[in-house]
Parts: sequence; structure tokens; C-alpha cells
Amino acid sequence: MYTQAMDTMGKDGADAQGADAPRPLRSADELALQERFDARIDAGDFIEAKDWMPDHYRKTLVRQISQHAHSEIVGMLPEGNWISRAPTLKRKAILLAKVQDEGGHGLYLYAAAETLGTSRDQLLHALHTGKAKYSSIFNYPTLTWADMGTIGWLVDGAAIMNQVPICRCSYAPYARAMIRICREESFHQRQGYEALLTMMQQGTEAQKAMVQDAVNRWWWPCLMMFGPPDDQSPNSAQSMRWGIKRVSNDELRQKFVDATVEQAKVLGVTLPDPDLKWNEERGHWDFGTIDWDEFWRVVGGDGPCNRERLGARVKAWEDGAWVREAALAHANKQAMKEAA
Ligand code: FAQ
Repeated sequence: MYTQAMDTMGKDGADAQGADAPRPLRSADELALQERFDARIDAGDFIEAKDWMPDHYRKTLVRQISQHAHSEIVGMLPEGNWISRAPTLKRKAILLAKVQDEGGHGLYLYAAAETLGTSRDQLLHALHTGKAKYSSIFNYPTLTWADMGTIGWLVDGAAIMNQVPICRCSYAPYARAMIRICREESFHQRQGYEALLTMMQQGTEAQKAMVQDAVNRWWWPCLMMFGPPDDQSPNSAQSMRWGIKRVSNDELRQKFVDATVEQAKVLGVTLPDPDLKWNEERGHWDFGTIDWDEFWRVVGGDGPCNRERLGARVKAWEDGAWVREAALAHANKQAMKEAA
């Protein structure tokens, strides 16, 4: 009786709806598991790796967590570009530590994605072949030293705004990784702001102009980091229902604008948006229209640095082949010794 099919859509129902469509329920056992899972989500429980979960929930998590992990390691490249040219030993040490932190974030996140049954090799293969996405923001170039401060202030600032709610994500291994990541990101944001404040308060006119130019170039791409508007975000509704996302793309973007306008005033820079205006009625800052064509172009692989970034990651993977081979040979040797 329990094996009787409960699939009312026929064998190909899921395929007909597209590969990502939720699979219809197959059995009474599965229905019971699904009901228990839904009740746990509704009650705000956390789901652990060993717990039953619907395929679509698992797939959505692998998609988001792996994109997030890829963003962290691709995100090392724009700042890595300036380690050898940092203006002082103190700034170099801070930048080195920050870039290293981003690598660590990538590792926590790959580990969280692996708990869902997808191997690190599979995840990286998807990145290297252009099948997996990573954040659009890292496809923009870092032209001056002021870009380092601006990335810390705005890019890490946007990242924190988006990531603090993920500390309450319904999938516990992801939520746990995010708690640690957010602590580190908050140091990153402060060091960026402090670097800019130093240039704005103690710098030459040329240095102040350099900060303003960096803010002009990074502002709009940072607003794009939060993803498409809610009414054009195909994944949001389901991810919010499952508690993977807790706050919507547009709400987070607005929160970021509201917080950043005040910080810009203290810094003494102008945000490059003539439509930025306080809206008394809404209790929020209104802002101008985002160039979504640019966003989709960059996400689609045609941003200023997409090819360079992917090329650098593929080269790092190929150059590191000998390390993986050596580690495997060592592991095999140890296993043989133990077996003997
Ligand atoms: N770039 O339906 P939605 C950082 C894609 S880490 C590229 O709204 P979703 C730290 C999206 O994947 C920054 N693609 O999607 C750092 C989807 O495509 P798919 C990364 C984007 O998942 C700082 C399609 O558009 N943070 O900065 C972007 O519900 C400094 C439709 O979008 C995270 O990954 C984008 N900006 O919401 C490192 C946080 N936006 O997969 C170094 C976790 C959307 O269907 C230096 N992720 N897309 O083919 C999230 O919160 C979500 O995944 C969103 C997108 C909000 C990014």
C-alpha cells in the first residue's frame, strides 16, 4: 500500500515543468516526510544534513551556497591585485588578512554545500565551465588604491546586509557558516571605511578625488549585488517560503541605501545618484533606476572582467593539479600502510 504511486502528474510531470520544478510526491511515506519537513519549516526549526528534505530544497541550497562560495574565491582576485602595491606595511597586512579571510569563507561554504551531497570537484567544475554563477560585483576592475577601501565599505557592506539574515537560514550548516563569515565581513567593512576616511580627512586633493571616483564606479554595481527586483526574481518566493532567504532582494537593497547615505555624509563623498532623496512618507531614501540591462549582461558573462576572472580561477586550478596529485598519493600511501 505504501508503495502506491501518489504521483498524479505522470512520470514526466516534473520534466514537463522544467528541470527545477518541484518533483511530485511519490508515496505515502514521502508525503509523511514532506509534511513533517513543512511543519518544521513553519515552526522555524533548523534542518540538518542528515534530515530528510525535498529534492528541490536541496537543489536550491546547492545552487545558492555554491554560488556564494564561488563569489568568495573569485572575490579574492580584484583585491589580490593590490596586495603588492599597498601604500604602507599596515595596509598590506590588513589587505592580505582580508583576502585570506575571503578564501576561508569560500572553504566554509564549499564544506556546507558538500553536506548536501555534491562534491567539491563537481562544484568547481560547474564554475570552471561557466555553468555556475558568482556575484556580478567581482567582474568590475580595481583601478586605484581607493578601490580597496571602497570594496570594503560598499561591497562588504552590501554583503553583510545580505548575509546577516542568512545566519537564520533554515539549513543549519549554511546558517552556522554564515555566523562566522558575518563577523569577519564586519571587520572588512570597517577597515574599508577607515581607509577611505583617512584619505578623505588627511589626504591630498588628488587622493580625495580618487575616493570619489571609486565610489562613483562601485555604487551602482553594489546595488545590483542584491539581485533582480522582487517581481523579477524567479527564486525568491520559494526560497522565502523555505526560510532559505529571510528578507527580499528589494528590502535588503533599500536597507543598504538607507544605511549608506548617512555613512557617505560622514565620509564627505557624494553618491552618484541625482534621484537620491529622503522620502518622509516612506521613511526611506528614494533612489534612481538601476541599469538592469548592465546587470544581466554581467551575469551572462559579458562584464568588464568576466573572462579574466574565470581564466584566473581555471589557471589556479590547473596549476594546483600537482598538489592534489601529491595529496592523493600521500593519502593512498597512508591507507596502504594502515591496511598492511
Ligand atoms: N550576481 O531569483 P534570484 C561577498 C542570479 S559574497 C550574479 O533573485 P536568488 C563577500 C541568481 O543566482 C557576494 N548572479 O536569485 C566578499 C539567479 O540565477 P540562477 C555573494 C546573480 O538566489 C566581499 C538569478 O540571478 N553573496 O560579496 C546576482 O534567490 C568582498 C535570479 O535571481 C551571496 O552569494 C548577482 N548579484 O537571490 C568577497 C549571498 N543576483 O541561480 C570578497 C548568498 C542574482 O537561478 C570581497 N546569495 N543573481 O541561475 C543570495 O543571497 C542570493 O543567491 C541572491 C540572489 C540574493 C544573490
